[in-house]
Amino acid sequence: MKINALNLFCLVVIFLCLNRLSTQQTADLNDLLRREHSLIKPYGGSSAGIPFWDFVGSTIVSNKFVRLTADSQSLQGALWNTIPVDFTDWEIQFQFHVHGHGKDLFGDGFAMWYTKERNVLGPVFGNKDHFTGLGIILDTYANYNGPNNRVHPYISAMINNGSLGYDHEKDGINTALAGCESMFRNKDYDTFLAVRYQNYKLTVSTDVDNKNQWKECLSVENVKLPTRYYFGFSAATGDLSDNHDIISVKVYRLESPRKNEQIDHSLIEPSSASFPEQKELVDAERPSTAWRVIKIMFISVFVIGLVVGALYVGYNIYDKQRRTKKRFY
Ligand SMILES: *[C@@H]1O[C@H](CO)[C@@H](O)[C@H](O)[C@H]1NC(C)=O
Ligand SMILES: [Ca+2]
Repeated sequence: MKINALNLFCLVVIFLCLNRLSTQQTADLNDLLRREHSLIKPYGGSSAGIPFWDFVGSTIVSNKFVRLTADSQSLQGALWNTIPVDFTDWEIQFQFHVHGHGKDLFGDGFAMWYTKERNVLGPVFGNKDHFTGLGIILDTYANYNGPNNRVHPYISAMINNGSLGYDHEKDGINTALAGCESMFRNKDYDTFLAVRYQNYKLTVSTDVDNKNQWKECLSVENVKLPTRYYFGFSAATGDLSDNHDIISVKVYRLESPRKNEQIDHSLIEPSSASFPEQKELVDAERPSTAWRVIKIMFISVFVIGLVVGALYVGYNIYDKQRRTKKRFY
């Protein structure tokens, strides 16, 4: 084939289109990959640790995985990137493996973080409560059994400015932005999660069905997160346990539609416009007016019935006594 101008033009067009497609689906262009935020085998670790990553609590490293918790009770472990993120739009993809001996009982799950604080162990899947930033929670144990409970394992996103506490009793439904059920546990093939934050939109996708493709779990607009926060992972076991392993992490810097914003992105307060799941839960807990009216009517009829019944019985007894007395007089 002769390389003339037209051929070259066609090639360039095809290349650009392919590029476009791949960035739209998931970021996988190597030139966007940020090594300083990524964890790729071989980890290159020594006894001094892995470059750019800190371990806290029960976390241990082998050459195949970073194990946040082993399959035994009452552990908390975390893995934190040491470099703050200096770009506004990003995607983090990680391979994980949650597995253990438990058939019906296992827990509690793990979380991926993009937060201001790092390296602090605590009760929220091994991380501190009242965190500031984003948490993607992969909850394997259903604590909550009320209205609108979720099938577990359940993945949810939570944004916090430090004011909210995570409520395990409700599996965090009251503070979750959105979520999805996801059967990611005890798989003998590779399982992945992708969290994309681009143009104030947060999207979480899973690849846990051995199909080698992303499936959208949740997507929320108007999510505000600053730069200069840290990526991290944490996990916890309590009475129930599982191995929570992180196998690899890849962070991509994404093309930003926010380039021309004249603001200091590091000063943005974490927030989101909506709490859809919270509303659902509150609605479920607060019965509708119609239901309340029916309940009041039902109770009224019951009470009136009771009073009428009591009066009837009372009168009969009184009447009988009166007649008995009469007979003896
Ligand atoms: C923090 O978040 C809470 C709950 O979402 C909100 O009521 C409060 O105004 C926020 N505070 C700041 C300083 O943004
Ligand atoms: Ca739970």
